[in-house]
Amino acid sequence: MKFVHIADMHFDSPFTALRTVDNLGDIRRLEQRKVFKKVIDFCQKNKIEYLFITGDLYEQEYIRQSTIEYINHLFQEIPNTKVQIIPGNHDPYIQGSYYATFAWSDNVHICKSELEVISEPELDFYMTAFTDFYQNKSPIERINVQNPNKINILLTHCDLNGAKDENGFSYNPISATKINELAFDYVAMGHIHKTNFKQNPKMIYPGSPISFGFDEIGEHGMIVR
Ligand SMILES: [Mn+2]
Repeated sequence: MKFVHIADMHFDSPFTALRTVDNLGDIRRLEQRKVFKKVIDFCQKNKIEYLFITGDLYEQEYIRQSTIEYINHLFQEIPNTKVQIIPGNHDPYIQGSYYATFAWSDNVHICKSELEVISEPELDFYMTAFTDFYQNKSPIERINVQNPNKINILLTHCDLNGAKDENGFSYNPISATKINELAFDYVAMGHIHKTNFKQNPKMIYPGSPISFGFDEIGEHGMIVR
């Protein structure tokens, strides 16, 4: 199987760090659209079977319907790619959200609850969703891998190994030890904007496809497997 993994697009982010300069926020929002189109074009050209989007696709507070339509139109351009989305803490699956109300393309699956398992002939997906803006207990504690002979993939938006934000909060904290016990073949994570793909071959934050501030220098992009 071939897949692409991205996270933390944060569509329609207000880019508060750029607020002092006219138009810079608008320019960055256009760049978000461009980079997302590049990801979709890559999936199309390379016949990618799955596109994993592991949280914070958009900003619940700021997202516009026109942006959702732009995103969905691109999903419609890759009908043979299954798009697996898990909501994160910036785009939780809540009542009235676009995840709950929008008519998404047929190839899009959005995880709607804290833990969902999707079984396909050769692989099982374990998917976790934020159903509120903050969760401090990861549903992976409840996971038992049911079919160890299949390919098992976990999609989760989380803090790893006790990581905290600047206010001391951990979002869906999980430990690498616990994940290793579960023996997943690939763990598609989101939430941290800096990629760790060089440190860990299968428990991966792709990082945000674009940088959100001068504190986010370094490599940004997507994971292709
Ligand atoms: Mn997040």
